[in-house]
Amino acid sequence: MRLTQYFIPTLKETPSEAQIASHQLMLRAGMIKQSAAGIYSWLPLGFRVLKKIEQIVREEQDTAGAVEMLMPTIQSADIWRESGRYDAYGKEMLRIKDRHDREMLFGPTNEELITEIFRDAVKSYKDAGKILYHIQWKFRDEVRPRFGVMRGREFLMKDSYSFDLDYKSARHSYNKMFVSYLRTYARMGLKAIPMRAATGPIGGDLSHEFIILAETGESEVFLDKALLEKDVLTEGINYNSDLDKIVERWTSLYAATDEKHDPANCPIPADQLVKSRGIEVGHIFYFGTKYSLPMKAVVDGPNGKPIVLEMGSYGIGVSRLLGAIIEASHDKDGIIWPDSVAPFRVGILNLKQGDADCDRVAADVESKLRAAKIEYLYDDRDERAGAKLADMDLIGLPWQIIVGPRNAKTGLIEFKSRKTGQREEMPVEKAIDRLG
Ligand code: 5CA
Repeated sequence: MRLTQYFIPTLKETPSEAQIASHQLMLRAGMIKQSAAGIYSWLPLGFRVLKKIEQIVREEQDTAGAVEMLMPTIQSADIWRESGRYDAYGKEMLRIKDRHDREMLFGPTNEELITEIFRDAVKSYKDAGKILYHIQWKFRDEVRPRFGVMRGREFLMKDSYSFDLDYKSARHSYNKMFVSYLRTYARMGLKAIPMRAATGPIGGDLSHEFIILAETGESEVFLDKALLEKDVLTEGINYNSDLDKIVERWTSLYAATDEKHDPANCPIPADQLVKSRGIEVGHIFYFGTKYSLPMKAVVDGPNGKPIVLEMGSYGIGVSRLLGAIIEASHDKDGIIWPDSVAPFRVGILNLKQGDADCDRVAADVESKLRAAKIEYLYDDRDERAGAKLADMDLIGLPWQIIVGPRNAKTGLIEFKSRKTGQREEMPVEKAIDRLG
């Protein structure tokens, strides 16, 4: 992609309404634009990252055996009356009337709708034991939307729902999601800590929040520092086998949100306890028959006796993750994208557009990257070198190929890591190899 053909409306000044780094940087890097409180347009650069995150979430859900579908954003009030949540949900629910005066709403979550779909389709125990998910926009009329995409009113969520015949299999579904969440966040370069949590309006009696440690997090958290050493990506995982042991390895170490932490009864010594702030990037729930009972999601068992389905729901804040990743990975110059979610992997900076050597070398880099199918952004603007370097640092592509007039004469480029700032002169081919 060439920058002159692209659309990245960067801002020179930090907008005064943005209080935390991720919000400031997303606005400055031209990734999002607010259209109303807590509602954002996703500009091309932000949209690319959103899609990358969504794809990692999708791959890990699919690997864990969840099945993707898509439910609408607008739901009928009737099903929420069936579950008993229509009135209880209060002002956070955006309620809409259609032209026939039918009560509708913009979905804040989908337990009711999926339960209706599943109960209407599945009548036999043979067809239970499924996890379904979708990645869809939600609306919650939050009292205080803030911190950009971190607490929006409209936001993108991945929500999965499991339907099982008994507690044991429901617990296995819960474990599958638990483990897949650890993998999902790790692939984005994040360390997410599962913590026992309160269940709130979703309900149930077993629940974990997945929390990223960051100074600007909304809640205070306490954890055993040994949790910070753990790495799930090195564990071989078979989702069809018993996952209890893996889950236990993570949950046996102390971790609690401030709601659940009691300093007087903390089970670990003070020098092993880390106190931090955290961002909730996922939340999983087991709630048994809370929805299936009132909504009659019942199947015929093997002996003809009816079985009320055991359910759980599992959410990931896909759009919130952009903010969380930036909070965890930035410096004074801008964003530092991990390779796995970067909008482009490498930026080409032509420091002297119009100089024959620079243009030739930059074009050579571009064609080689294209041939190697490596996503690049070529800053081909007629701009000062300083402005190009600053903008590229701001938008935070993990690698930079800098083409300057002195090096270009001999066919060399500078290869720079955004993370370490280290620059190395090398021939074009070598830089492409590094990225391969
Ligand atoms: N139905 C359940 C699980 S599917 C549910 O809705 N859970 S939730 O309320 O905890 O939301 C799931 C995730 O969505 C949260 O962990 C959080 O990462 C994200 N989220 C929730 N509210 C917002 C919001 N206002 N803005 C951005 N992300 C949000």
